[in-house]
Amino acid sequence: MNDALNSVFRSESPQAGAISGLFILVLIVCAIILLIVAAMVVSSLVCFRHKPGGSDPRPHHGNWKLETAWTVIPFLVLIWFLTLTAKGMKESNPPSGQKPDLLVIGHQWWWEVRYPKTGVITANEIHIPVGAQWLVALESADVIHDFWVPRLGPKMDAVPGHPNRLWLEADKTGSYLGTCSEFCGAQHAQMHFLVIAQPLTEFEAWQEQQGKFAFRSKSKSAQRGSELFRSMTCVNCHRVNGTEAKSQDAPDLTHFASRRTFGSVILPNTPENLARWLKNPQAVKPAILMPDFKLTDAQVDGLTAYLESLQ
Ligand code: HEC
Ligand SMILES: [Cu+2]
Repeated sequence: MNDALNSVFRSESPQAGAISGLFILVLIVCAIILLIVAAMVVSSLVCFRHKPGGSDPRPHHGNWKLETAWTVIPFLVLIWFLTLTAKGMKESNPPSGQKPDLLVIGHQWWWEVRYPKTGVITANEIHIPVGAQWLVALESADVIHDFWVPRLGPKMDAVPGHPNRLWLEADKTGSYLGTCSEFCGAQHAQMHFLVIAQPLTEFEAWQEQQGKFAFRSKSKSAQRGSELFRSMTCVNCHRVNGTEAKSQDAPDLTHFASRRTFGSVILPNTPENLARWLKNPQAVKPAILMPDFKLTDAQVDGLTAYLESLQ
């Protein structure tokens, strides 16, 4: 993943290709028109400038050929753009009535990801099979967010109570950085996600693993962490499938350790970063709904061992 290369001009899906192709074509046509107009203005300035001893130029009143041309040509260009736009929209927007393959729900300030066919739930990292055209239903749990993966397709708002749809597809394997692009509060700028496009077999293995109950580690510190997790209020917000933690107000942690990043892709998923987060999440990502529990170092160690065992 390379942020610097996260450009709309490096499209990796038919939907993004349709949009960037349209953009580039319109840009080129407009540049040509600009050049023609500028050339006419400059040549008029040079050819018809006042010459010493010259008389005033002969005035013209009306020229129906010219007037028809400068009305009809722009009109035809606009009709052409309209047709191209309609074609681009058809290629990048999904039809209605089809069942979604994926449900993505925007939260302040993270993304919940659900696979309705298998019941898998995860957060911030969206796995899809490479080359497959998946229909995503977008919703929001609170305010308006906006789902945008510059290299994969158009932006789409996630509006509370009004599901929107979009295609999600990637031509090549790899991870694509996405972000929220509608201001949604204090941590809007830190509301990223990854789309991870994998070969089908790899994707299926991932999905099967995600569908399993949480792993129960035998290590002493992980067990202590698991007890802490249950006795503290973590269970009021988070879900760990196969335990009594069932709340879905915060990222699902069932297979937390299988994720590359956390906190909406702001931190690589390492024990050190996790310990930093647990020590005081408000210092890492101020104003989030997860409070600072003022945990002791021993508690942080236990919780870190537990969460990093959840493969
Ligand atoms: C009041 C609700 C709430 C409680 C209680 C809570 N959390 Fe969270 N937690 C959240 C929210 C919301 C996020 C997502 C924050 C963000 O990225 O914007 C989060 C994120 C996390 C993450 C990062 C997950 C990811 O994939 O990004 C971990 C790990 C975590 N919490 C662990 C815990 C632990 C351990 C406890 C108990 C000590 C706990 N949480 C208690 C709300 C809560
Ligand atoms: Cu936002």
